[in-house]
Amino acid sequence: QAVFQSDIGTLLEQVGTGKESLSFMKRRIRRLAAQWASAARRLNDKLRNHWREQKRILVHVGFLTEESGDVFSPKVLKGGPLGEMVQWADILTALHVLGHNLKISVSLKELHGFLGVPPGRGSCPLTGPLPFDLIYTDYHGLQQMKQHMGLSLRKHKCHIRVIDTFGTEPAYNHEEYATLHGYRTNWGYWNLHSQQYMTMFPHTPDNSFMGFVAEELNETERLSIQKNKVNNMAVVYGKEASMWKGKEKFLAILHRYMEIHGTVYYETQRPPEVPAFVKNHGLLPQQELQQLLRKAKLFIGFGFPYEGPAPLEAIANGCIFLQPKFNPPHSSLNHEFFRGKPTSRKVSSQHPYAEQYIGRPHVITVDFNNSEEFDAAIREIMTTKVEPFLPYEYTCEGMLERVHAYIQNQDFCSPEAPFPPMNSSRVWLSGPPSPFTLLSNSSILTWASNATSYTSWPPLSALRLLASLEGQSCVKACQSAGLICEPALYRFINIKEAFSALDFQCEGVESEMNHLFPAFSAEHSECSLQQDLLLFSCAGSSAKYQRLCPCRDYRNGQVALCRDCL
Ligand code: U2F
Repeated sequence: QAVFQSDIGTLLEQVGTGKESLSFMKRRIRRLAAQWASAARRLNDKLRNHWREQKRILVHVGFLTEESGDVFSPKVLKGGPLGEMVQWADILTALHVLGHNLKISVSLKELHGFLGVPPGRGSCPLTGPLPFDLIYTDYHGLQQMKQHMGLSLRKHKCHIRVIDTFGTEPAYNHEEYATLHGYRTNWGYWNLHSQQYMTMFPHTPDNSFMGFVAEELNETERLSIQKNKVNNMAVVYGKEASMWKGKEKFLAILHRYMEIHGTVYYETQRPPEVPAFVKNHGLLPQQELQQLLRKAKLFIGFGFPYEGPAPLEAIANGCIFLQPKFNPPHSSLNHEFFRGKPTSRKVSSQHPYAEQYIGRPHVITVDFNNSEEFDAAIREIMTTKVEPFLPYEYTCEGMLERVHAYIQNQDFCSPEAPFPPMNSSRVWLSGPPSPFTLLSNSSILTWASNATSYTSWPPLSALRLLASLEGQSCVKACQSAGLICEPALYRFINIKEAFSALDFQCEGVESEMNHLFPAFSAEHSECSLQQDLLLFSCAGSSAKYQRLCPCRDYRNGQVALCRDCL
């Protein structure tokens, strides 16, 4: 049984030393320890001591290993990306606080030691059973495990979780399909279940949403923020000088109304990209950045970095986040930064989560090239009063709740699991047990009594079947019904009865490998089923198809979990 633990002493020892990235993570773990401890108490009460299995977990942080080049560590104090470190620090803390048996590796040597693979012998299969129930790693780590575990990786693959900042869509993950249909990238094609990829924001429901946390405020801090807010103080998002390049025009408009602060890294002189009227504090430790955000009214992004943690921290400290809308949206098809990433997700602004999940009054997304709109937004911000806000899923309790639910329920290994292994995929093609009925005025599939023996997480009771419009993805179709697409429930709707439940008259039913299936094509009244479980995909659309979508409800502030998922 796993028991919540709030003492972080052993965790800090395990994280090790010798790299700036590890020191950054340890400072963060220490600073947030009290917050995690009180969240653990609250979650424990909420779960009413319900039994939690203690898992043996290996965390192998591939991008921090010397063998992967570790380009991040030397940049920690120089304005380089910190988002990944923030997330790994929080993942480690969550797993530790939940009371699992944790091992941490940031080198190949440690990885070999933990897996029991003899070092230095190239690809050497692991002969015995895997000594872990779960392995959290990243794309670099996955590559390293492939090189050093050889074929045995395939056998143990279902235990792996890949921390993947921007996400991997099923079409890119499926090796054969990606190769045949032009979805091959540097990262994808591991043939995992798409929910084994865990993202930083809930980008696509095809992946699991791992997230991270932001600091929470107590009542005293809230009051003091209210008292000390400076209505004409702005902080610019961007700790690297290059992020300020070409932004003079916006800075000049902003400067008409506000005092501008920056936290741009510099060595000896002010970077030329940062105008003289900006008060540059240099790169600040996280804690001091929080203090600055507590005073500021506006946190403004100029388009890069994409989808980082800082806007959530700013909003949690009572700032309004002003950011540019991207029209057309940025994606791997039209933007260098996303090129080669295994997703075709369209990024509609610098921070789509802030835009879509938080929105006004905390987040204002405008076209920065329209000076009037930009000007008006600044004036609006100066007069709008906002409360500090942090979505529940980004609190420590929210993250613990979600990670707990994943650990106890997600199962990609056993044959009865939500995702049976590849070779049994055909089992479902003949359809699940019938009869299968449609409730009168809603698209809820109900199953005959013999079907209840099929366990599923999220539970089958959460399933709502919908058809998308032509040209619409299941992500959007579920969203427009106030629901979320749930790939784990696809297998239940990949049956011909689902078409009649939605009043589609099938002239023919075929089954094929296509990430848009199951779907209906009006042109020939053709109903198409999915032939390969790994290709069930919420993302993806085509003008030719109305897709069948398994939607579910979600908890307020915790989109990863359905109401009955705990
Ligand atoms: C994102 O990475 P970044 O590191 O660029 O994301 P940010 O949102 O800028 O900040 C990450 C953390 O840096 C901290 C701040 C955030 O928690 O508190 N920080 C700080 O300590 N001192 C400062 O002066 C300023 C910020 C994203 F997370 C990555 O996944 C992407 O790879 C990257 C590129 O899109 O953007």
